[in-house]
Amino acid sequence: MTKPTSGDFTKTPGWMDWYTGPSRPSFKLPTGAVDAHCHVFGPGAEFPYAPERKYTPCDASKAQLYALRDHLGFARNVIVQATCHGADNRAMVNALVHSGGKARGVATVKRSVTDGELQAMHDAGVRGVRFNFVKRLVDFTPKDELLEIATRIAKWGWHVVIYFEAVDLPELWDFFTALPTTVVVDHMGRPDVALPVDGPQFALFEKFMREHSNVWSKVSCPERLSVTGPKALKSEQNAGMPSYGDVIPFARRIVEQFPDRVLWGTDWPHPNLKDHMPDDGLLVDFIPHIAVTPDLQRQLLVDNPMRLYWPEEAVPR
Ligand code: 0GY
Repeated sequence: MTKPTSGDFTKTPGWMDWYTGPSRPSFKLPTGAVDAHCHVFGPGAEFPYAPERKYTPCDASKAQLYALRDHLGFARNVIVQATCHGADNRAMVNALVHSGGKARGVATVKRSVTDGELQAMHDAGVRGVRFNFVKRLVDFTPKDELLEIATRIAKWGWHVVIYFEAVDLPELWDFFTALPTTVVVDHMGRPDVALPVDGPQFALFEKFMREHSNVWSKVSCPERLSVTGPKALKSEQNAGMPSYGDVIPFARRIVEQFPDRVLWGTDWPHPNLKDHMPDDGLLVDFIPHIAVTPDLQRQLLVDNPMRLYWPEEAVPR
């Protein structure tokens, strides 16, 4: 794949560029598989990064994303607005418009967004908004503003994607459970996978999903959550354990309990990773460890994302 660039912007010191030589996965994705969590960055020269951003990435264009889609064997993408673009959704919307109908999007909007702007985004393929509570990524937005946005976008049949850290779930519980739409949690609510999968932290997340049938979860980002990391493969202590093996019990548990409310995505181009950049082909090879039967794989990768993002289309077989 072509090399990342940084447009007219200087990248955040230590920024890790996405991996240009992803392997071809051994796991054959089911027909019609959707990469339901990925981003585009810029290019900065065409779609400038937002003044309020907390990081400046390398560029990661729609053409590069769609080349990865084809290389890995996905049919479609769901492009989630990245915080480095703030509430300026032009790069994401431009990618949707040039996808030939193969991409849908999740936007970031402010209270000031007009109905006309929401309609234009809907026409381009946006089907949700993202509320981000990860403090290193965004400034605080008052909850009454978010609730107002959620109530407005519900009229378009959109959903809310929420991104938060597991330690913050107790405090955010009342707000999340008041949301009037389908609610999709990014990366299982970022559990600390060094804690037991049977412990109170993950039990709260399971309770959140069990008690609220409108809550879905992405079982994505093992590379972000893992403590053992990709090197586990080489470690004697973890002999036989796949890369990111410590994430498997968490993700597998969610897939098996809630098979019709889970999604998976690459998270390309993997913002803010500090110690390694994953090979996206190996990430795809992680899927059969967490969705262990063809039926679960089809639900995770095809049926569920099609139901949420392309409900008007027949599910590919
Ligand atoms: C992710 C994770 C991160 C960043 C963003 O929009 C973003 O900047 O989502 C992160 O830094 O954890 O899901 O892409």
